[in-house]
Amino acid sequence: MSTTLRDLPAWTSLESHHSEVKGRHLRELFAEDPGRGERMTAEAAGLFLDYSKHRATDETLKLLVKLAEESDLRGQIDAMFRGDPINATEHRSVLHVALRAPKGQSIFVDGKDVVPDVHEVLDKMAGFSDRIRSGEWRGYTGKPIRNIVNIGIGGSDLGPVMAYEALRHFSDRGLTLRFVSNVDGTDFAEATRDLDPAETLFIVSSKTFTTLETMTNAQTARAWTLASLKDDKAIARHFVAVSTNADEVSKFGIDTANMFGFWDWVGGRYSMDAAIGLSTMIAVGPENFRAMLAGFHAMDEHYRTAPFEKNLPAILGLLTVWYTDFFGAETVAVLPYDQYLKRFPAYLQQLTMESNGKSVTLDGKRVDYPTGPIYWGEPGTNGQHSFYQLIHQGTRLIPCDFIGFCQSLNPLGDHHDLLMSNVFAQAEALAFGKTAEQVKAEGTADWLVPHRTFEGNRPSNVILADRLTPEMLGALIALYEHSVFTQGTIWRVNPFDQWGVELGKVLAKRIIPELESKDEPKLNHDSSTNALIRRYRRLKRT
Ligand code: G6Q
Repeated sequence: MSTTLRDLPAWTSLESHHSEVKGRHLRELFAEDPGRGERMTAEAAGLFLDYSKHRATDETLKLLVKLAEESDLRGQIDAMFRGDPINATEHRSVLHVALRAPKGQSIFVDGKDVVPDVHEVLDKMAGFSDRIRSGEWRGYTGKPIRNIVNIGIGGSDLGPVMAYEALRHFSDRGLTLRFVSNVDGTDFAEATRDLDPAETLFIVSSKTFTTLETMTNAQTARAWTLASLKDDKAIARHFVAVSTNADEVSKFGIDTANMFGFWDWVGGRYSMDAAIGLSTMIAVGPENFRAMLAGFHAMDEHYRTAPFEKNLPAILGLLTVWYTDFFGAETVAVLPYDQYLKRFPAYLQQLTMESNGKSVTLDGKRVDYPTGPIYWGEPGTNGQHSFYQLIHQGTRLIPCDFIGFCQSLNPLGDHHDLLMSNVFAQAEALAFGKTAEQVKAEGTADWLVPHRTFEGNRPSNVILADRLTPEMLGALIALYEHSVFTQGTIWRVNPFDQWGVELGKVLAKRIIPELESKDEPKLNHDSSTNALIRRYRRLKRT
């Protein structure tokens, strides 16, 4: 491989190609090539991708695919699926794809087939979920469990919350699910204020079982349970753990028989389909959970085998590189037109930004090109009445991903046609805009014309599926996981570590005693931090 990304022949070709394409308007591209709306599409695992409304031609795609080839994307995909330790900075394999491998497939880590272990845990989760759902598992006082509270943060929270919201339609409505993540006591207080401890099960989800927020919330949950049930023996009926750290789990007082394990080759933000998904499985049942895994797996197989020019995650990832590095776009808006996907953008923020928010390549060199864009978004149509103004008429280029479903899970009158008309209309308006001539022809006063003109040429993907089923959710998440991998591979960064979250944690540990000590502490921070700590100490109520 050549020394830097910029040295690759495809990169150089893309630079000169960009200078030709950047001045072209989507209006022209569509007028010259009426077939592009049908042709620039791809389909896999039940997801249909229309990428025709991009400031890209067939040549652009060809060059991006060449960039992927010159970056050895194929080799990297194979290395990931083979279990090679591609998370080099943490010396780990990266095998979330093994979490959804069907029984009978083999994937080896250090000479051991991990797929049977995955299924052993899934079966244990299924048995437990069934016992909770059927009411067979009783709380300490003999009452069945009605409330499930997942305690976890980051990768041990965002996936489970998102999946529960996304699959709520398939969930057991007799169960109440809550998620506590923040160390802010308000999170715990509000999540539990109307719950009966005798009917509540806490799932303490933490890969390491040492995370400050999660351990603090778990201790609070323990005290909350004991305040009502008044016997240490109650803990075994009301607490289970999801972790890789059996020692810490038993130190906490949770019977390791009630611990659901996973492995160091599953990164936190890639763990929602490991045991971290226990709350999801309890909510929707083992069958729906397995259907979700099948959706993930279908997209995995597509990513692993399809040629890049037909490969949805590769196309999505490469187009993100195109806008980030050649057009200078800094963000990507993810706009699901489905209320059930309301937490999907928040989930994607961690997946994308914790993965590719890096400025050093795998071999430790500072990059000289932009990497990971900012992902953000809200469900449609709500966003249309808020930030879409900026996407349509602001000064920034914001590629958008519209996500929609052809069938509603809650068909009500003409709601769904109204919803979907907005998906198509927004993508159309962004791409084609409205010229000053068109605005004038409508009789608009001259002075108002510039305000009512839409320059258009604003790119988007439209991702369509039939229905938001567990399978489709799995396929959709895997689409983004692999898009992130595609981007990270081109940028030569490690999408699987997160060293950037360390420093703040270390500094907070140092500050905690300075806030808690009775005596005035000797502060050695900068003058701003010292003054803020002193002010807090003065004003806090103990
Ligand atoms: C994700 C990160 C991070 C992690 C949390 C929780 O990729 O590693 O978000 O998931 O810090 O960690 P624990 O599961 O160990 O509590």
